[in-house]
Amino acid sequence: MEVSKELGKELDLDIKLEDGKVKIGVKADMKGVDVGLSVDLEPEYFINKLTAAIPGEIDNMLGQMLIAALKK
Ligand SMILES: [Ca+2]
Repeated sequence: MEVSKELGKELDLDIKLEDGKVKIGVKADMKGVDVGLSVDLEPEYFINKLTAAIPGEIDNMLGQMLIAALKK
C-alpha cells in the first residue's frame, strides 16, 4: 500500500505500509540541494497518534479496527 502526494514542484510526500511499518518519506528537490527525511513507525503507534490528534471518539474506534485488521 502506498500513498504519494506531490506537495509542490519541489516537495514530495510518500507514505507506505511495508515490512510491517508505516514508512513516511519527505523529499525536497531544490536548486543545488536535495533533502530527504524518512521515518519508520509501528502502525499501532502511528494510528494511535493520528486518532488522538483527530477530535472526537468515532475515529478512535476506527483506528482500533484498523489496528486489529493489520494484526491479522
Ligand atoms: Ca480522536
